[in-house]
Amino acid sequence: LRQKGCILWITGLSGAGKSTLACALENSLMAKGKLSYVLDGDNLRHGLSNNLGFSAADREENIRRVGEVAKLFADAGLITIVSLISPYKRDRDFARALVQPGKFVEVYMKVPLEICEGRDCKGLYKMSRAGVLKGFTGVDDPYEEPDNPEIQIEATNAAGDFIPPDCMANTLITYLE
Ligand code: GGZ
Repeated sequence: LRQKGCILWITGLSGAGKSTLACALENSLMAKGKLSYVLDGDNLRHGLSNNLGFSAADREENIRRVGEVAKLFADAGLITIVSLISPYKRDRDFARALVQPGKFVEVYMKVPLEICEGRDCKGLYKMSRAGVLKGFTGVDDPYEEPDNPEIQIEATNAAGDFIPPDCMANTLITYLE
């Protein structure tokens, strides 16, 4: 039996937890016998997008390429999980328009810059603040928040505790179901 494909498009700042959520979701889906594939920005920039930088035009081209690949995977029946900063609304809407309505689920990881910057796993925020790295999203490059994402995920719950990635993944699975 063929599974119905779709695109889960996770957008948010560097350090918001997009890749972690993508990975948790892939594992939860696998446990349910569902075939999925993660297209992760940082990984794709070593291959598919290895000739692109971070100018607005290069980000646009990156999102176009990844969107087209995601569309192919979704056509093949995979639950396609994309994790890209994808800072511009226009580029995300381009990706949305590639598939049938309802097959594109925009997931906004709404995590305050201070939290992302506090994590700074790769030291990129530090480099950006020091002026060594130019055009870093959220610091000296724009991030346009989604107006109407299908799903919005925050880092913490009402009590202020961090939400574990598995719980976030469950929110997405409930939506898909
Ligand atoms: C944003 C940058 C930049 C700049 C390097 N701006 O959190 P990371 O480190 O591991 O993943 C980020 C990745 C962003 O790639 P994307 O393909 O998701 O970006 S976009 O959707 O805008 O095309 C970050 C790292 O690359 N990185 N320089 N200047 N992120």
